Amino acid sequence: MSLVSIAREGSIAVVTIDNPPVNALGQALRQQLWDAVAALDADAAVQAVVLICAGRTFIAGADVSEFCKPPVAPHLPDVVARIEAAAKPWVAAIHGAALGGGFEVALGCRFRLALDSASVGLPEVGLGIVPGAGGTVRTPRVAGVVAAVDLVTGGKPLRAAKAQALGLIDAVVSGDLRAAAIAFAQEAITKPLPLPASARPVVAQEAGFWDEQQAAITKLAKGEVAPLHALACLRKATEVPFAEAMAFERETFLALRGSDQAAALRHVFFAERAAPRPAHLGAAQPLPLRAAAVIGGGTMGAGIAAALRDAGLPVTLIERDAAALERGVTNLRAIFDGAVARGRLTEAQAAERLAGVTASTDYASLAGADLVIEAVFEEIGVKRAVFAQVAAVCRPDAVLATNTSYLDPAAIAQGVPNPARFIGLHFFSPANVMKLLEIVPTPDTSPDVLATGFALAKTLGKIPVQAGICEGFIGNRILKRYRVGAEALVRRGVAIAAVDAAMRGFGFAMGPFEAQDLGGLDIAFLQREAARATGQDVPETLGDLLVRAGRKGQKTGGGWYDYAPGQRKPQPSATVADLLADQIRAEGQMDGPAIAEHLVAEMAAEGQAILAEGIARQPADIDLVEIHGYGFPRWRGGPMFHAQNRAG
Ligand code: T1G
Ligand code: NAD
Repeated sequence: MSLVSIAREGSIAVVTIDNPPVNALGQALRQQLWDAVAALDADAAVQAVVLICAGRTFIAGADVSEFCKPPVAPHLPDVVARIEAAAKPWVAAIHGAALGGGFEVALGCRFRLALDSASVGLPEVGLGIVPGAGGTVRTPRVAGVVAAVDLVTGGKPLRAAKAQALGLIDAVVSGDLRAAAIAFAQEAITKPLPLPASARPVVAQEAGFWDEQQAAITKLAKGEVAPLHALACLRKATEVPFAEAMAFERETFLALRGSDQAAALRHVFFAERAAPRPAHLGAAQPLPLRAAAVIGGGTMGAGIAAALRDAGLPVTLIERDAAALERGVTNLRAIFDGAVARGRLTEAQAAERLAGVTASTDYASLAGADLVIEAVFEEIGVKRAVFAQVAAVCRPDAVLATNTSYLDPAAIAQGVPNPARFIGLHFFSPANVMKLLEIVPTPDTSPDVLATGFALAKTLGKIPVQAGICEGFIGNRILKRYRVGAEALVRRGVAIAAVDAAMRGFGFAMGPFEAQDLGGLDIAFLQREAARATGQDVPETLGDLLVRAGRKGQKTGGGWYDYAPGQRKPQPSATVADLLADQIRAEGQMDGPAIAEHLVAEMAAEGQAILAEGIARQPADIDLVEIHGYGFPRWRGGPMFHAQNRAG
């Protein structure tokens, strides 16, 4: 199949790559590019070559799906070297994203031209590898070492204008890219050519520079190894000749390609890409979402409204009374002001976000809403009363959603006319930040409404995962098992701080006890008390003992740990030791890795039960929930992937 076509515009040859969906550099494309260089070098009439791509993007990198197979020639570094050494200068014309091997091909070209909407990057560390075709060796020669360290070890793409400012892009254009590139090439051959990237000098750095970078990256990486290997490749590129540095990079790339971390990150990469449109949606079509509404302006309601506004949707925010409404609007304003403070929004954008919110206590203002998301108190009576009011004023085809964490959405929907339009949409706090959205259809939810949930996730830039109905759906159910497992270790004499240190060592930002102190021990306590009040036999937990002693976490100055006034640093607590003394049988300590593997195995076991009950459709869904909702380290692949690979 022809993936490469060559056209002639006078003395300029235009090489067009067309390998949908993202022009990934699979073996066939590499071969055809290799052949194109030979053909054009042999064509005396050609003075320069424009390399451009068809479809929605420039080359998005090597074909990641080839990584679990032995590499086949021509290898990408050789293809890039061939383009760089070509007898005629090549001009890369970039639209969409030039990523990984795609940007390395562009660095092999003598010039790079990009549309103003384009971006370039070397995201390989996000796949547990390093650039493998010269990215760590040519980038510092073109943009300098400091910029190269940022680009390669951080993996974040750069917008065209920023890349131009760093010297990575020679010209930024708008409109007709192909025409602009041909004109650029015609101009370029009238002037002396710049050196190819490989021949440009690179500035050596003080040893202190590399030590500093090493320390900063180690802290950020939390156990992920690729960024540190990328740094080692960049250092090598400044200390040894080009060819030697290329060999070092290639060796590192091939070693990491076969690593567990790379396998885990590939698993997550493809799971994330499959998530937005699972096959079981079939031909179902999402309903139009032009206007949304949120009931309740508390922690979740304000976050959900902010997420909807960030996606450009007009929002109606409903609260139960004027005072609560004011608090709701204040919560929302605080979210946008926070985004301004972090430089994510301008003042004007924050004002525009807020202006798109209609705040009211009058449910009649919901008449035009296509989607209503409820985020009021976690009490079934309150939620049902809210939906009775909502159903009385909304269009009969408006989608009605509940953000409940633990209640049965079908039970909440009881009595709602046209229950086919009802669905659970479980956001995670802070809802405008956390990427996960658990989609919980009821037995009545129609396929189109289910598809609407997935489409909403895409609109909001979230990762959707469908969950069946059980207490805690997927994420909170596994969280419960994780916490029970952690408490059981404490009862066996393992120190609270040792459990948290073990999970941080495994790659979590914080352990289960630190996390509970941050979120509050009372949320789960109230939930258990509510269950006990209905006569359920819910065993007393260690956490319950602490809450009964007034220890709800950071908000009360103490939970599993003590906190000095105004401080967030957890301090081991003698009071807790006393409160729990008679609950603990000292059966000896466990080392960190053993603690972590034990608790991750608990999560995976609950995951297996969830799969067996059909609450989750596939193990990868559970991994996405844990990674995007509960801070499970991405480079471990998720509890199901981890357990699967430990089992080997
Ligand atoms: N290889 C194989 N398939 C890929 C792919 C890739 N590099 N990138 C995307 N796909 C598939 C994806 O699975 C999906 O398939 C479809 O394309 C559309 O993707 C030597 C070794 C480019 C910004 O890390 O970031 O180069 O589900 O849904 O939202 O140094 O895809 O339809 O069957 O994401 O428009 C480095 C990865 C590789 C970039 C487009 N490159 N891709 O986003 O579409 S390593 C990357 C992306 C490398 C060299 C090394 C995004 C995108 P399906 P999509 P999108
Ligand atoms: P919250 O107490 O912060 O906010 C609830 C809001 O609902 C309050 O502002 C209250 O005034 C309002 N409200 C109550 N009755 C109302 C009514 N009849 N009409 C309009 N507004 C009314 O609670 P929250 O933490 O935002 O939780 C809301 C829902 O989201 C709960 O179901 C909870 O289980 C779920 N949830 C919470 C989290 C979390 O981390 N907090 C995460 C996911 C889901």
